[in-house]
Amino acid sequence: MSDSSRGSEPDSGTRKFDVDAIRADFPILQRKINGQDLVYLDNAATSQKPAQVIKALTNYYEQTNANVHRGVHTLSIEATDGYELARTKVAKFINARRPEEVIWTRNTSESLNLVAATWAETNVGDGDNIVITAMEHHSNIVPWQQLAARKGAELRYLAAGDDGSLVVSNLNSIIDSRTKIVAATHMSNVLGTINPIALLADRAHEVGAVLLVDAAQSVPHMQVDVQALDADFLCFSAHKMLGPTGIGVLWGKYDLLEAMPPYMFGGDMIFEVTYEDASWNDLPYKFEAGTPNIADAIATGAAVDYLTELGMDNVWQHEQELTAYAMEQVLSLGHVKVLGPQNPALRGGVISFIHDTIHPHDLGTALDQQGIAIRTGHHCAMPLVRSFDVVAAARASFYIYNTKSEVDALVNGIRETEGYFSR
Ligand code: 7TS
Repeated sequence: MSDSSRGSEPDSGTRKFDVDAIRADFPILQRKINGQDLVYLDNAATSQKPAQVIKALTNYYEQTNANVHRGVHTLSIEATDGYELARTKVAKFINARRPEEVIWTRNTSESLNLVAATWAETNVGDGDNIVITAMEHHSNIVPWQQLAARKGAELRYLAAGDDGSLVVSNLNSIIDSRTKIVAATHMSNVLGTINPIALLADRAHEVGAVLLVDAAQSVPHMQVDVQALDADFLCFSAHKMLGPTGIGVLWGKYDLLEAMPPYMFGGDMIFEVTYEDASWNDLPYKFEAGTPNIADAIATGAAVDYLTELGMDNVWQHEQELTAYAMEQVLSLGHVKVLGPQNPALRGGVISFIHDTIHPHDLGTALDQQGIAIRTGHHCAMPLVRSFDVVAAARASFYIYNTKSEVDALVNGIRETEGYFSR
């Protein structure tokens, strides 16, 4: 493994995708939960962290800690270099044209709010519309509801079909000449659906709108190329891709970011301040007021290195195999409905399901007794989950360290729970 906080950047796919070796990198996978081996299947909520990322964090605090962009002393210069190198790594990872297009935020939610509060605040007016999909996370619904209410704009939805795919047959009427922004999830955190982003980009650009991609569930799992997608903004969180909590990314096209007003005001984001007025710093600093999350940015760089060494195509391939296997096994139980596309090739590694007789919360609690962590509830997509006439679903979601035997443990766990409830 390379030392992520100093200069070196790995090439893609240079490490063999060996799940046993990958698992050995994750200290938490040694834990027992309720006396059982941990089977962690809640990766869509947050991923676990490899020793390389944890080490980048402790190294930073033990060896480098200083504030960035303001010191002439060695530690400050090293902290600044590490912080900016991490930005460069992220830019390369998503194929951004330049590192200045990468803004550090706290998470996907903050990135989405930033665009709503700046770009959209300036560009959306009375009578305009904003188009999102019916399968968005609350973070990509509520900021637009609030904006629409403030501006007298209309919030429109592209529907999710019965098969869990995005309905695009009425794309040209929903996205029209009054559409200013289309904001869509790349991959649904409930259905696993992969949305046709390039198609949305084409239509959005045809009418002069911008396209924002919520990539919280895609960047961790597949090769995402912002130029190939032709997106205008793209948001994701480090904590879902082996990185620490408390840091995320807003990527935007340079010219759009350049024209946007700042989101927060304070240190670092200014060029000049007088008692009367202020002017703004260059990108990306215009959007990074105050002391940034230096340690977590550097650790995000380590997470990007880790994924790059594995190769995102290999990551995707592993999850596709696991998802196909899990779909088959879960459906073979016979009392379970899986939400979203039934063809595993059309979806990513999240499987939300509803048991005919066992409530998801009961199932989640019973599985926890067996060391198996799944998520239950509305998955922060209440309107979507309710559209299936339920208020909660169980969800298993996979990542690089999960195995087919963990899928077997899940399925056996569900079977055991069925046995318990039928007593
Ligand atoms: N967008 C999508 C598609 C998500 O899945 C999530 C988090 C977010 C936005 C928000 O990310 P945050 O880092 O700002 O919280 N999704 C989930 C989930 O599915 N379970 O817990 C969090």
